[in-house]
Amino acid sequence: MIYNELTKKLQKEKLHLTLIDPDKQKVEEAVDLAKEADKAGTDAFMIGGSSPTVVLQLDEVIKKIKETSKKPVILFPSSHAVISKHADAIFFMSLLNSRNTNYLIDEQVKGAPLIKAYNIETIPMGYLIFESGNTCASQFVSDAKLLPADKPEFAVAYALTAQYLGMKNIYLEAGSGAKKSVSNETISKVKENVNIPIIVGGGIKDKNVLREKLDAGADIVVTGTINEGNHNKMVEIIKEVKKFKN
Ligand code: 1GP
Repeated sequence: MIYNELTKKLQKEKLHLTLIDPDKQKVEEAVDLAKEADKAGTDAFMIGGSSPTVVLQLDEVIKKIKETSKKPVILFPSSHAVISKHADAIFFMSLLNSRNTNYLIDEQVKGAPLIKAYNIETIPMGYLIFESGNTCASQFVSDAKLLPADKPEFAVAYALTAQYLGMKNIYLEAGSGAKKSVSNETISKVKENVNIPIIVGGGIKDKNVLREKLDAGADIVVTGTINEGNHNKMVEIIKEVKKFKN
């Protein structure tokens, strides 16, 4: 089970997830980046994107990544359409601060029978989207009531809700390409209050910012945009995560 494997690893180290949006590059480029990330020590791949055309190369990208790497491939779906039978697991997530029931429960209901038919492992996750100083695609499409960057108490209440509902992780998301990543204060307040792993992503562009997120209490960090154009920066970030000592 991927969840058990990652949970075990988390007891001794922080984790890095490499987000690959199949819509953002050619299949070969996605595979090259996956190879580099694997070599640098990333812990798993997260596959997804907000564009409706993300499904075009979804299966092929996953199949090819699985031919080149043994690391788990986890779906990070923006809708029920973004499910591939080739994936090892899926973040079965609910966008808790959305005003639209579509992202809270409807997409999940539409996707559940297919997940069962494909026998994909589900990893329940609470997903929260924050203000980031710019409008990211996930903020625009999801109809989220964005969490304020400077009022961590709201994030804490949502994160506790996720935990009490039985979700196994909480994802603090600033949005892909965010100008400002989720604030360190928010991460540390959530960390003080919940005991499920905290995933942080959006706007992590260099190892200094990444380091701050780890120091604040992030258990798992996600990078997406930086991987696409700059493999060196991605490798630097992955190495920084893997050498982090609690
Ligand atoms: C988006 O949190 C991820 O869902 C990654 O964001 O593309 O800014 O790294 P970036």
